[in-house]
Amino acid sequence: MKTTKTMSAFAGFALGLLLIGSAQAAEQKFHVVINAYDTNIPELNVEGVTVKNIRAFNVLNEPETLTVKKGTSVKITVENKSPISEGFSIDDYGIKEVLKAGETKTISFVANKAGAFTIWCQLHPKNIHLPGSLNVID
Ligand SMILES: [Cu+2]
Repeated sequence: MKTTKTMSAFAGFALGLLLIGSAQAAEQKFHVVINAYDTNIPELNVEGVTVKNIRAFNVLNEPETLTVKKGTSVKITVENKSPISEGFSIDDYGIKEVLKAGETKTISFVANKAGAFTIWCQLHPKNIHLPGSLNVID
């Protein structure tokens, strides 16, 4: 009995979220944090071969994927927590920003083209700064 009550309360909550979601479909805000991960592996043994002092420096946008409905006014606040300048580009929407270390910028546009668009950093190779995606659903 207790489980059933909890489940129906959850279903009501989920329905509430859905209703709020559809009511605010005209505008959507995102907060994207650009984070850097500097990893040092002192020693790694793979198939009998030992490699020492491996350094991996990766940058990624969190969250990586942003999903909106077509026609939505999108506001993306981008916060750069990487120790270096980072780029934020979405080619099909003509977006090309540069953020200095510690800088925050807000980018506004209307998602009037449906599709999956790559969010990428125009300053760094794609194996260092991992690309993300803007998904605009028709
Ligand atoms: Cu970058």
